[in-house]
Amino acid sequence: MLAAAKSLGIDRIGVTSAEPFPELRERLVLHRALGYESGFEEPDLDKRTQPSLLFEAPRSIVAIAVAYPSKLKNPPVSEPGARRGILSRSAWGEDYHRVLARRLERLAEWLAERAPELRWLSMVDTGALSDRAVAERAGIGWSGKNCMIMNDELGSWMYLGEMITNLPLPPDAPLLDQCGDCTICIDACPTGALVGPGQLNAQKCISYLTQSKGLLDEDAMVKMGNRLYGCDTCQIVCPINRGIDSRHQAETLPDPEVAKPLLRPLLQMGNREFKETYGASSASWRGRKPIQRNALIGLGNFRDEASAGDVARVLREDPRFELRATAAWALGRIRGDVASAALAEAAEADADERVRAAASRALAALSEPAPKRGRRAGE
Ligand code: B12
Repeated sequence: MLAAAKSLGIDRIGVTSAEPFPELRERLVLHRALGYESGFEEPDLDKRTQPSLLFEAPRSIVAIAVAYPSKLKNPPVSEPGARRGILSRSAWGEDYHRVLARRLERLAEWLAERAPELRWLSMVDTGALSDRAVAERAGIGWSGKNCMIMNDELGSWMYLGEMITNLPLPPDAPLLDQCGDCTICIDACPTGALVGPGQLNAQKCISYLTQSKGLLDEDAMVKMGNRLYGCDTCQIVCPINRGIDSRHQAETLPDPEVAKPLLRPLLQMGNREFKETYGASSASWRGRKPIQRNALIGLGNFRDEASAGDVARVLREDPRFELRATAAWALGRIRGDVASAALAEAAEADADERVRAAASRALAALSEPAPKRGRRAGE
């Protein structure tokens, strides 16, 4: 199977038993008690940790990893008047759920040719199991202090997936943890979401915040910089990842205009155009609202006066209060006559209390001295 994996487009493969995951269960209970869940996880902790609840008479789990690139070749430049945002690397190419589902399908065909009695159930991300706990136990990588499964060859730039089977395949040994006493990822997390080694408060993680749909608090918005979807900081700073940029999987290669898009055109994008442009990326799963909100946040953080008219239009016309209130915040940072006029109007006349409040706060900020320009949060 190891030898066949490469020809099936799989970069790493490993096997673990279908035994329960009792240690993970303890962690998940604590994780929940501490309020660290994102809400995107499968809520049933028994299903998460007992493969036999998902599949009749399981005998093994085959874990796979597919590598993705970490660098954008010839990236379009973000400049005044044409500011750009950034999608996290895991969202650059074709949606990895589809890519890995195809790999698992091919693997099942390969296995079935050799063991026609094969039954299998595959999952990628949206299944009940913890993809990381499975990958860790199957020897795909160790579990880093940034929570990522990583190894020497691919770093943490790899998607994970798995297949529960009825075949008694021999298990692989887990890899040795090589993080040592390094804490660079914990120290670099912009919001302190990595509360300890291997422990993430998802509610504070910027990746989670970019995927949330509501209004964000001011501190979070400032720290988000120009991120439109996801956050890669804890991976970018990781010394294990240094120099690793896997570009051999064609589907994972980015279109630079999608990975690092212009922010202003995003503001007026309708549903159909959004689906055409971003529908193939895993960044589209929450719809266009969070990405449009994040585009406003990016423009606010760039303090790009050239965008004032577009942002003011959102404040005046967008039917979604979250976007109008975020536009008000952004205008408070962009400043200038266009911003002041739109904010004064909204503070007075917007139909929603929350938008009027955001506009009033932004107006008050305008009367304070302008902060120095040049705060650029980007990756
Ligand atoms: Co995500 N995400 N995610 N994600 N996410 C998944 C984990 C997965 C596996 C999807 C996939 O490829 N199939 C990949 C990870 C691939 C890899 O590890 N190589 C993935 C990716 C790529 C990302 C991002 C990089 C995307 C981005 O923005 N660029 C970031 C990385 C953030 C980070 O974790 N540092 C990201 C962000 C998120 C949010 C939205 C924040 C949430 C919460 C993430 C989190 O819990 N760390 C999120 C979720 C919910 C998931 C999802 C759906 C469930 C994860 C989960 O159950 N979390 C999985 C897919 C899946 O598993 N079904 C993808 C709860 C924790 C407790 O469980 O992380 O699986 P766990 O647990 C492992 C470790 O954290 C560790 O043990 C577990 C086994 O190794 N652990 C430890 C847990 N608690 C403790 C406590 C101690 C003391 C110790 C030592 C260890």
